[in-house]
Parts: sequence; C-alpha cells; structure tokens
Amino acid sequence: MTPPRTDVGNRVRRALTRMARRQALGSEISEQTRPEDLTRAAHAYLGEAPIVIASNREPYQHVNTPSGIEVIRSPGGLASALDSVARATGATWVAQGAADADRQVVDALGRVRVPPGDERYTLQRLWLEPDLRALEYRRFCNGCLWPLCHIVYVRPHFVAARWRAYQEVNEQFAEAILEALGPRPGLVLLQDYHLGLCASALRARRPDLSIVMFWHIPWPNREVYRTFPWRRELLEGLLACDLVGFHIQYHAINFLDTVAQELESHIDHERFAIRRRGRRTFVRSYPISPDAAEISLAASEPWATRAAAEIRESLGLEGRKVVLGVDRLDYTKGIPERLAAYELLLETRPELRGSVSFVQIAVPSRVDLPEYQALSDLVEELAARLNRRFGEPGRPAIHLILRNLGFRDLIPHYVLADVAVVSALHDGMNLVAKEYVAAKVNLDGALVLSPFTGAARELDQAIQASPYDTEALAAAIGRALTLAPEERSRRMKALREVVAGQNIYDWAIKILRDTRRLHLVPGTTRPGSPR
Ligand code: ADQ
Repeated sequence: MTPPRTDVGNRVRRALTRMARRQALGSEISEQTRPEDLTRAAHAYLGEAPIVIASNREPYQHVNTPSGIEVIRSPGGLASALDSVARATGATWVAQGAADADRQVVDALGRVRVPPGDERYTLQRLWLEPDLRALEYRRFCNGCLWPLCHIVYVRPHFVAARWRAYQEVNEQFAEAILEALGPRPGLVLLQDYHLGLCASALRARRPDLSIVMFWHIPWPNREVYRTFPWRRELLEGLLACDLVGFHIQYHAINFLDTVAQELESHIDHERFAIRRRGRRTFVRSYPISPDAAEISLAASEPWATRAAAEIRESLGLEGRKVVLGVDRLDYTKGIPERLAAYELLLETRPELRGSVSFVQIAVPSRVDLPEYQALSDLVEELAARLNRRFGEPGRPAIHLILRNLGFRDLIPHYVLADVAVVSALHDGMNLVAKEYVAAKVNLDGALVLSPFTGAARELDQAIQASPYDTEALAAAIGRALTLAPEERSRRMKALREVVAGQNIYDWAIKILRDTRRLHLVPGTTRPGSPR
C-alpha cells in the first residue's frame, strides 16, 4: 500500500531535519578546541618543563573482582575533567592510592601507566597509612573545609587533631610531588582543597617551581571564613602558589577579600594579585567544562539511542516524560530539595501523575561521615514516600539508583531525559549541568538549574530556580516539562553554544597561557618579584 502523501511528507521532513542536525553537530564539533590543541599549547608555553598534577583522589582505581583486577574511573567532577588534561599533556599525576588492588599493579616507585589500554600518562600513587591519620585527614577535608566553603548551613567540625593530620598529609604530598618531578624546574598543578598547604612545603624546598592551585569548590565570604581557627595558616599555604584559580570571579573576589581581612598584605586590585613578604600570587577565574565533543559524539551514536530505549523499557518509562538527577550523594547537591519540589509538583498538578517519572542517580559518597549517612537515609525515605503516594504497580514515580555509572551507562540516561534538574545549594561549577547539555544533540531537553552553581553564570538559558524555594522549583520543573518544542530547542541550542565554546581543553590552555603571560614559566625569573 502506498503511504498517504502527508506521511511521506513528514518522513522526508524528519529525514531532512536529522541530516541538518548531523551537519550542525559536525561543524559544532569541528570548531571545538581539541586535545591536540592542548598538547601543542603545553609545548609552546612550557617547552620541555615537566607537569605534575596532584590531587587527593586518583583518576583510576584498581579493584579486585571475582573475575580479576578491574579498573574503574573515579567518580566526581575533578577526576573526570583532569583526566582529559593529563592525557593531552602527558603529565604525571600524583594521588592517593586507596582501592584494594592499587598496590598490585604499580612498580617499585608506586607508578602505573593509565588509562588502561590507551596508556597516555603516569599515575604515581602515594600511600597514606590507612590508620587514624588518613582518616582524620579525610574528616578534616570533608567535615571541615567542605562545609566551610559551601555555605549550606551544615556546621563545619573544627578539630585540632584533624588539622594536624591535614598538615602532615600535605607534607607527604609535597614529598611525593618532588619525587615525581625530579631535579628539573617544572609546573605543579595542585587540585582542590585537600592540598591547601602543599605549596608552602614545596616552595620551602624548591623555590624554582611554578605552582598553580585550582580550587574546585566555592570560596566563602569573609564572615564565614572568619570562624575557621586555622584561617591564616591556610591562606599562607595558598599564597605560596604563583596562581590560584577559581571557577568564577565571585569566588576570586571572596578570596581577595579574606586575605585583606586576615593578613597584612598588599592587594593589587588592578592586576588581581596579592603581594606578601616579597612574593606575588595572582588570582584568576577559569570556568571548568567537560569534553563536550566526546559527550556529544557518544550521545549521537546508535548504541546510545539503543541503550536509552533499553533503559526506558526496563524501568517502565514508555509513554512517560523523564526528569533526571545525577549527583554524588552530597548535601550540597540539593537532592532532598529536588524531591520535595517534585512531590509538590505531583500534588498540585494531578494531570502530570502517571505521565512523568523521575530517575535519580546518586553515587554514595563519604559514607564515614554522619551527615552523609543521614542524607542517604533521608533521600531513600523521600523516594519511598513519593512512590507510596504517586507510584503505580510496576511504574514507580521515582527510580532511585544508588551507584556509580560508567560513561557508557551514564550517557544514555542524559539522552533519554526530557528534563535534567541540577538543584545544588552551592556548587563551584557543576559539571552534570554541562554534560547534560552536551548530550542533548537533538535539542530535545530542558535544564532546570540552581542559581547557586558556578554553571548558572554561563548557562543563562537554563530555567533557573532556587532550591530553597520549593514552590519555585516545582514550578520550574513543571515549566521545563511543558515547554513548547520551539522554545525548548531555542534554549538548548543557546546552551550548547556556551558548552561547545569553552571546554576542558580551553580551561587548561587558559591556565597554561597565563603561566606564560604572568611570567610564571618554570625555571624563569619573574620581573620584579624574587622567586
Ligand atoms: P563534584 O562535587 O563531584 O565536583 P560535579 O561538577 O557535578 O560535582 O561533577 C560530578 C561528576 O561526577 C560528573 O562528571 C558526573 O558525570 C559524575 N557523576 C555524578 N554522579 C554519578 C554517578 N552516579 N555515576 C557516574 N558518574 C557520576 C567538584 C565541585 C564542582 C566542580 C567539579 C569540577 O564540587 O563544583 O564542578 O569539582 O571542578
């Protein structure tokens, strides 16, 4: 039977739209900064100087399984973003070895080449004694600095023994970094709040090093920072760096402000720099982003579409719109607030019941701290209540998936989600928001975004709503679900332009370019400032 004319017309139109989208995606991707550009930039700006990246958490973990040793990518934004940088620059990455098979795969110096099967760089593991000291260090980082910097009304624990553990572990990191560097002048890229004192330990032994710290979380305002008993020591540690980077200018300004309050120093507002005891530290903002092209390409592959259809079927999502949340299970991410808003939405708009499902993927995190256990219990309780109130047999109102997903499992979730909700109470950047946008190659999704994320500064075409205002957040999710297709595509297109225009390679290139512009290249002397 010949299909009616209108059917043929529709099919032709759909085929033409698909072709146009593929072409648009091709040119969007070809315009993005690539790993090779970063490789070239590192060479141009630093010559042969070695680069050492240091972070508390390792990018890959080796774990024992019944079928042998397996390698898994560590969850969390820092590890995924910096892995792309390490691959492109061939840097050595110093991090704590913590998984149960980590020792089995390294050489005598604690080194192993990664990523598995495509070895591009060296991971040098550092072994912290798994006793009280390592535990206390972790508790200081996650129970003190984390809540101190994220202003979310969770009180930081100030415990002197934990501070001492932090000092000691920072010394150990400095030792391991020096070992990884060898005698040549090099660039050290310290990552995050776990390593706040490392620069002073390095500087004391190797004044010739160039040291950059990237602080991945917010920097608090000076009133909050004033409560921190070791506030001066931490600032001294950071001022031993040549350059301190934050995601957004607001955090950089807070940092300058706290230094002005706490230490005798000269704040150079013109150059955005701090001079103290003859040293100068520059402060800059560098908004981080994922490798958008990698995500877009994966999302446009047939396997991703197939996997999305399989997830729909296995979770009973057919014929329903899907709202997605993806987070570490952390109280800063606003997960209970999001679930409360979803509950209010179903309560106040009964026509949505049975036509919407929520999928919340949350990887358990920092389970040794009571605040995190309480959060986990609360989220499970809220999900159970939602399902009791609004679920149908075989079709729950919310699926709570409490595990870490690999890249190939995560992408199809982004692909199938009609709406993603990022409702962090406070967040340095938030990569999930940008990953979702990067995966929406067909422009068929809407992003609800908290204004308290760094990402909200750039993603102004998202539907923004405060997680503290349940009604506003519920209304925003409702609006995102019912946006007219033209508006949804227009907003997503604008968001994609932002994410494509500034990726992880641009982020790293800007930092390296600044080491050159600000005369911080390893082994060179800065004009007007003793090294
Ligand atoms: P995080 O607090 O970890 O990062 P975020 O930036 O959102 O937060 O990154 C989370 C990363 O983990 C994303 O790449 C996401 O895909 C992944 N992820 C989350 N849940 C997952 C799950 N269940 N399974 C698999 N993967 C999952 C910190 C700061 C942020 C900052 C980043 C980078 O807190 O503000 O954006 O560092 O600087």
